[in-house]
Amino acid sequence: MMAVQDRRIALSNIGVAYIAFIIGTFCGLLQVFIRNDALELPTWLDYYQILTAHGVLLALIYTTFFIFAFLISGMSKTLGSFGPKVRTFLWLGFIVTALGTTLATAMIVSGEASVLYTFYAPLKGSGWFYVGLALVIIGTWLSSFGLIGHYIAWRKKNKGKLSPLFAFMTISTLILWLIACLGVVAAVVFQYIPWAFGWVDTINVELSRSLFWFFGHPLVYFWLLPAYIAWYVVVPKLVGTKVFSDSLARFSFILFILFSIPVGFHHQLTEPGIPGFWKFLQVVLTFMVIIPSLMTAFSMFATFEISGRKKGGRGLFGWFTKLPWKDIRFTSIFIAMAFFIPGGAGGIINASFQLNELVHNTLWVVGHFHITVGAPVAMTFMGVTYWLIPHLTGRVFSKAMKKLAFVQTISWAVGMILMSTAQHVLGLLGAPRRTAYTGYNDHPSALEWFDGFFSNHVTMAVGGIILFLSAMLLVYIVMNLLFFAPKAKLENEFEEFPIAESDDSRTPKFLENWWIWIGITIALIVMAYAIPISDLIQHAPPGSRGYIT
Ligand code: HAS
Ligand code: CU
Repeated sequence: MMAVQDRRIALSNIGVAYIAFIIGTFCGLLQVFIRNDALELPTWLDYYQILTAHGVLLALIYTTFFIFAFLISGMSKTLGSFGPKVRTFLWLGFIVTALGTTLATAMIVSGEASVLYTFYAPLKGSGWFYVGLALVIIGTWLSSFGLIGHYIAWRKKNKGKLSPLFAFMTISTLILWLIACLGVVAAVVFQYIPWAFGWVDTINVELSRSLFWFFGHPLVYFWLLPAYIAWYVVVPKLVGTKVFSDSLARFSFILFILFSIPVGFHHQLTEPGIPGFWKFLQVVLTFMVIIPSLMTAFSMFATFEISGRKKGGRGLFGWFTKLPWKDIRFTSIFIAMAFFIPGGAGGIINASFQLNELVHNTLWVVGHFHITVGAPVAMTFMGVTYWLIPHLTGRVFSKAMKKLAFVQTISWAVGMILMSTAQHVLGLLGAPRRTAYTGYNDHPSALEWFDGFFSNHVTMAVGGIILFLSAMLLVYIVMNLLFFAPKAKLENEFEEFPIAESDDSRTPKFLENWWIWIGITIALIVMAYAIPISDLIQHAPPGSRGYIT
């Protein structure tokens, strides 16, 4: 059983995560209505304001708080209870992140920062919005230092031993996060804050975007890796087997540290000011970062097959029927994985230099990120929520709630299929993203464009409504597990923290020598970014004074 002080820290993080989730999903609902011209907003609300709230609260805030709740729980579980120093760091981290979130959200809600979650210059928000974002980052750093400190103490006590897989993966994720943040911190502190408060007149737009994507791409792996931790460490336990390969699992996380960062230009392939050579180099590196995901897919299939055959599954696909489908902790994550097959394929399309011309700035990209962060990551977090909260509160995840959880999972999947397929198709047909005005059907000659089943804004809206209902169901289950479910009394009523056995007897020790990997990461970053960034600074066109929508 985890120490009660550690459980409190994790539960506080989960609490804020789900508050952000409620507001964020509600803004998502408004979104699809507006895109469908079915809703006129009152004058004090506008499309960009809601889109900003939706993106920030779900993509940045829900994920971050949930991730820390999960990592904090797993670190306390696998390395032992935290000491007082670590707890102080984790509480401070939680408080500062929550303060930053409140400040940034207040600015968005009051219409002072309708700049979308990527806060691209020359769109200009209130300076306090950027201060809020900076606090969020500082808060996550404090929490990260706490966890890293805990890990260092464990290593000192266990000289020569590899750390447990969960801890290894947590540290990889945090290293990735700390390095990635340097880009956005540089942009926010040296560019956005002075500009938004009026201390300087203009901003170097292309530099700010490049620094943002230095952070923005690894950000998506900061969301993905905790989901992968659940896939590698939790799922094998749920299907009744061991981790397929300890060294493969660790190596895939190291590849993420190496190749996540020097690839940000794949978000800027259509932008001027960056020579084709550097874009192409980063496209090549992007294809390298696909490899650890393919390794993960391989590992998962192997895990399922080994487990299924152990249970007597025969033939090429016989193992499939032997998986624990009735266990919602498994089924939700399996569906999450299934979404990542088209999600990852779409990413490969986006990253292909030429194909990006077709999809960039269209609804296709919106479809892509809903079946990466919105399904594989979010559904994994939901699957983890179902056992993590009862594990932390000591309450019972009842039969009735389990049934509801199935309805929630299936409805999320159905809603996401409808909405994201429509978004992909509409995007290919040319529907733009990040814009309130999509009235192409106004023009008679365009009528047939958006009138198919999937090439239709109505399908997108129906999907969005189903997703919202599913989200409310989840909130209901979360409330139950947090406050209302009966306390577990019998030994077998306690919800376990599932951690699979991982045989590290043949895992090479150098995999845990972080300085090697940090060193190579820095070398790759310098190679991919040093020259184009210094060009962006030295040969900058006149800066922009900015626009306020
Ligand atoms: Fe992406 C844009 C390229 C992965 C999120 N991406 C975005 C944006 C977001 C996002 C939020 O190159 C929009 C940003 C904005 O607002 O402008 N993405 C990629 C590539 C990958 C990728 C190459 N993206 C993600 C993940 C995300 C995410 C993960 C969130 C968590 N993305 C791009 C590009 C753009 C982009 C361009 C810019 C587009 C533009 O022009 O604006 C790769 O990492 C994907 C590799 C993944 C795989 C899949 C492996 C499959 C697995 C599942 C196995 C399944 C099993 C179950 C075992 C190769 C691991 C079996 C089940 C059965 C039913 C059989
Ligand atoms: Cu990316």
